Amino acid sequence: MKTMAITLVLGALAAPAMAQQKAEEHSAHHPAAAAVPADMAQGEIRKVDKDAKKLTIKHGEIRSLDMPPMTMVFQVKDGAMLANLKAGDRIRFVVENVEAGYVVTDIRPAP
Ligand SMILES: [Cu+2]
Repeated sequence: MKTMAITLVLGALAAPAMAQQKAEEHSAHHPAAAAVPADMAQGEIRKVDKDAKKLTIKHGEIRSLDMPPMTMVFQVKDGAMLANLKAGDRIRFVVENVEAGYVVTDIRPAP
């Protein structure tokens, strides 16, 4: 009788693990590189400061931050993001409001 109860418990634990594996397989059919998030902001680079890891961007409305269009300085998450950028480039970007301020976490060329 005791053996039977243990078997039932193990069966219940195995089920969620299998469901998770299936979800991962499914996401493999949708490569992230092809998708451009709809909430990306648009902007034009005004200044690139590689040493300070900062970008000056003249940006459009940023709905996720409830911010109107303006020119402002952003911190970037990773200095390597600035490698191929220069003033005048038109970009799409993702910005997050964290404790340290506004941080740009993703930059792509504007279409
Ligand atoms: Cu702004």
